[in-house]
Amino acid sequence: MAKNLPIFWSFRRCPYAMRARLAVRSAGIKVELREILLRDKPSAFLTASATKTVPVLELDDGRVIEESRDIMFWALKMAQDPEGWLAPHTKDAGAVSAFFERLDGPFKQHLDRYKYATRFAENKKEIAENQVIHRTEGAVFLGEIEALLSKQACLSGAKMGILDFGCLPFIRQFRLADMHWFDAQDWPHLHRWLAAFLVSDRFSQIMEKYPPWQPEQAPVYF
Ligand SMILES: N[C@@H](CCC(=O)N[C@@H](CS)C(=O)NCC(=O)O)C(=O)O
Repeated sequence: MAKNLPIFWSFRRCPYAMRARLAVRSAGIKVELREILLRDKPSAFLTASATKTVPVLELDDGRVIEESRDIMFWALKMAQDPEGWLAPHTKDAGAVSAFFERLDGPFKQHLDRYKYATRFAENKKEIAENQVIHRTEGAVFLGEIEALLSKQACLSGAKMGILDFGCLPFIRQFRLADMHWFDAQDWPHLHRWLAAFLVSDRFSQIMEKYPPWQPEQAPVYF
């Protein structure tokens, strides 16, 4: 019997969904892509997902993968990691895990409080102060990335891999909060590394636009 393709619930601009799409594409795994609007989540998504966050991958055997990091690892392992993204994980799984904990934890918190400062304070003065505080905190992590990239081509080593693609969508977001400020920082290696990603075919392929999924529509494959 033909197997159903995994269903990938996505939101184009979500950095977690971006990194999961990057890994699925690297793995060459075909999925049915269902783009959703976060403000209008379809009931089929709400039924499938316990966390109600994107990305979510629903597998043919009934398993549901709810964390973007897990989707990345699942896809890469499933396809025997064709581009060698998992090299840093094979070398030191603990270090990769620690990197993601920091990225998804404190760095993401600072990113949100910097980029969406108006959601976290009421008056203009407090908003402006918080922005500087969280930008400064986030920049500590970015400074460390710059230091690493001054010694090696990519975070994952000589080649781009899980560490690079795992964090690039978030660093792109950090830049978008204030491109002028970001581009003025003394981070030459980080700027080059991010710019190369942003102009890559790989990035444009995962940023293709899809209309929100409708229950009765024909499947969209990714
Ligand atoms: N830990 C999750 C976080 C995913 C997440 O927070 N996604 C956001 C969008 S970027 C979301 O779906 N938020 C729910 C909402 O806004 O309703 C993962 O890594 O997949």
